[in-house]
Amino acid sequence: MRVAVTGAAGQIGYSLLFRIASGEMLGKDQPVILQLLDLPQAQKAVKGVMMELEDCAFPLLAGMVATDDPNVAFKDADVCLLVGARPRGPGMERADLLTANGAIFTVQGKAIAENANENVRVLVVGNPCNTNAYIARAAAIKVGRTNPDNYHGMLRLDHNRALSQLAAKTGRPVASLKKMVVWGNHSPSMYADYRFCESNGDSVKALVNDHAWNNDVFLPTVGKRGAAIIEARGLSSAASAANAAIDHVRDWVLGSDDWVTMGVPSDGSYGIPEGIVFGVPCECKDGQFKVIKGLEIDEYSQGKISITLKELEDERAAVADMLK
Ligand code: NAX
Repeated sequence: MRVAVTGAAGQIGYSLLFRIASGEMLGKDQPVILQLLDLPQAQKAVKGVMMELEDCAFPLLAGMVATDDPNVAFKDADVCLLVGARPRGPGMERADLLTANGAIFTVQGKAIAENANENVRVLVVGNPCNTNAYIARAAAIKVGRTNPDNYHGMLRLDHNRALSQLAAKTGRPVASLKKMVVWGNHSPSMYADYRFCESNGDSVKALVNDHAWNNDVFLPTVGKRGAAIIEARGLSSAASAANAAIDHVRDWVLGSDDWVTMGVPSDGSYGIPEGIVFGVPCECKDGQFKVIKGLEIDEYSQGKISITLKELEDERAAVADMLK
């Protein structure tokens, strides 16, 4: 399988590529070809990463390409991990950030639709990842060919962060926790919802039984975890973000026996306008993902979902002109 990774010279790239090449994402029997995209000024650093990949002598690594041309990077790709993005610079407003990234993701969405495998699966990690995925999808739809449902944003890091906080609170092993959901935008507005979560048949909500902890500790801790890591490490999350990307794609391709949170283009379920890339619970089987529908949304949850939806609607409005 051909896997395109953008931002290959960056810190997430450095945590991601070795795990893809070792078979952790697509299976221990699946050879992979890595197609690495980065900016012209980062090509030398990409070459260095490729030298290290060679030095691992991974049995599954069947080839590598480095390029600054999206048409080359996405050629016949089966999976595209869009990690590279424009970071927020000093004095940059959120609207400027959205526009700068809009320029990148319209080009990349078009290049994917024109060059990749028709069944390509695309996961956007680069922030703001939901809206970047929305933009790439909109550009891809204009070309046709690829499946518009397959343009995802990454909410899996928030999902995994929520699981580890709940494991610590309940004293239950993280592997015992099932049916976690994170609704909405990959931003502090996301709503990590453990109302359906179970541990060995017990309701996690009943085990926690502490609304104040949910509202005042859990949600802010998960929502602001990225900022807490920057504060502690002096750099943003990288290994955990790469791990979440691996989890998202592995479950999508190989299946999962648990619910997984994916940022997927809405089909209108849960009152989310069509096309907005929103974190929802999914089941993965036979290489396909399916949104889990019909979950009860209580008043508190609806309030939280409305806040994160409003943020995404504002982001959509800010990029609307670029997509005409
Ligand atoms: P780095 O700054 O270390 O690396 C980014 C790389 O992307 C650089 O090599 C840069 O040259 C490249 N790049 C920039 N524009 C590009 C373009 N148009 N085409 C190809 N390559 C391009 O950032 P890193 O720490 O790796 O983070 C990458 C992105 O992930 C950021 O946008 C970051 O905000 C986002 N994150 C998303 C997370 C999520 O859960 N969705 C969590 C972690 C992370 O914050």
